[in-house]
Amino acid sequence: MKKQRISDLAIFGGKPAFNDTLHVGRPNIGNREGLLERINDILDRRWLTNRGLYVREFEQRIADFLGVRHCIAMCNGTVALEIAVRALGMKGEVIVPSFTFIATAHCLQWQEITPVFCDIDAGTYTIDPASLERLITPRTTGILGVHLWGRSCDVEGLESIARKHNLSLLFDASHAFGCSHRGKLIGSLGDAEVFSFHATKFVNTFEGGAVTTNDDGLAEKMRLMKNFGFAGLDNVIYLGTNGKMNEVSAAMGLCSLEAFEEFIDCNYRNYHAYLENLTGVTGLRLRTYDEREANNFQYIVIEIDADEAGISRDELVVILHKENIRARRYFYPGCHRMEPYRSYYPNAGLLLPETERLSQRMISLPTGTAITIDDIKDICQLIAFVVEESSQIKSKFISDEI
Ligand code: T4K
Repeated sequence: MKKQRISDLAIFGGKPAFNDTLHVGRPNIGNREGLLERINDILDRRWLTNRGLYVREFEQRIADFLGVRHCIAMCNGTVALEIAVRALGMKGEVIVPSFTFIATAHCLQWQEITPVFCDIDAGTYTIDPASLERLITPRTTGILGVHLWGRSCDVEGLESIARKHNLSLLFDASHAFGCSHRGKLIGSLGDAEVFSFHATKFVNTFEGGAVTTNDDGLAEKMRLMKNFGFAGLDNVIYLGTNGKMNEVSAAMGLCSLEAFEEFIDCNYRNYHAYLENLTGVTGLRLRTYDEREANNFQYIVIEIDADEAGISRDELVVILHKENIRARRYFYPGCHRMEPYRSYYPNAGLLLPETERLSQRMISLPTGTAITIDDIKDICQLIAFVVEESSQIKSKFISDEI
């Protein structure tokens, strides 16, 4: 419903723009019949987990698709990160961005490795190699870069620092399945790359993840580690954990892969609808994709300049939530402002000016196969209306509070 007056806004008692809540991260489902057929097959064969047929097929398809020698499927992206970090022998300190999902930092701290937070580049939102080198100490053993929202890191910049200081280089590619760096699909960069196949991700396995690498020794180590260290029946040769993906997850993953083009087309259409309808809204900038690269277009992220727009990011989010649009403040407030890091390093923000600035300004909006172009037009119209009427809205906020 088009909002004409500010009293039409749900925050002032109007009817919400949407009856059903629109979420960021609504899962892509793909071929439901195909999934159910595979689940029946799993039940018929009574092979539910432990390197089953579908997990092996899923791993092979991913490795072929990404052009990488090994794909090791795991139960989620966080455990995949933990295992990759351990298999690479990282310890002491590892340099990571703070502007990321908390799992990127937790996978280190969980094994008593100190995450040292590094600032990001304002243009790409990825770890800034120029700030990074200053953080290296004799205890530093690795760099963990994040291809945030599918945009690749400055890989060459990071590689050269890693080489110079003899550091391991791992990438958190949780957002980057189907995205490329310099024309080559992400998956074989650094020593290893980690994907998440969580329900909210472009390719999903309900819960799931994988590590990809061209390093045969590392791959073998991770295969052992994710299966308690078993090298054969009754023979444990390594410290391990349970990081295995189950067969139903792999079946879902295969259906996701089969619907790859459909998901991309849909995300691409949505992205362009947002671009078209938000361009020109004062104080607001849609994060654009570099269309010379392959992209999954999975994330619609806007940056809001409160001074120009007349309304802050947080005020806009409150208004959108009332309209049943569950916009998210990813990745606010930055890992360094969450526990335990906030208590350990209360002054970390002093070295993270871009992280501090951007985490106050970004909003993720709904996209994916669960949303229509008309929904997007309504969301954009609403945002444009709020910005246009920002001074009236703010005065009403204040007078209503008095
Ligand atoms: N590294 C990075 C850079 C990551 O972004 C992530 C995960 C990881 C590592 C770790 O990978 P995993 O261990 O998760 O595989 C969500 C996801 O749970 C998380 O996977 C994701 N990143 C993160 C960015 O977003 P929350 O805490 O925001 O989730 P939640 O429950 O608020 O759900 C997000 C939205 O999705 C909600 O608005 C509802 C909607 N949703 C969610 C689920 C699960 C649905 O509509 N249906 C669903 O089934 O973390």
